[in-house]
Amino acid sequence: MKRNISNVFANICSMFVLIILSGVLAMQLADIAIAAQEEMVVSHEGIATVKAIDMNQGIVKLAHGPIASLKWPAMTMDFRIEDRALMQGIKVDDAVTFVFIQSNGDYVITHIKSGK
Ligand SMILES: [Cu+2]
Repeated sequence: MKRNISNVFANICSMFVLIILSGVLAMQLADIAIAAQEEMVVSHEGIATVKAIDMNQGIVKLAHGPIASLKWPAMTMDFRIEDRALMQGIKVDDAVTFVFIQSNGDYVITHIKSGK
């Protein structure tokens, strides 16, 4: 009888250890999943005609074609420039291909080059 009770106690203890360990493991897996999501930056690609360049504000107005990855139709809109050096050699009326990301509610160009 005494042995039985200590066996039951040992079983309960090991069950608790298992529950705690699996809880810790689950939390770590969740952390890893969140970190992976935060690192994943989705970029979009399009072609456009440059309508205006405002180097002071760091904004370019583009008449862009449809952006399939965002289900956007063609439209004219402003984009923020990640780095003003990207705009070197690009002028109004140029046909460009460009890559952009969504960041803090802005659409930010990360790559842009003349030609299609
Ligand atoms: Cu647009």
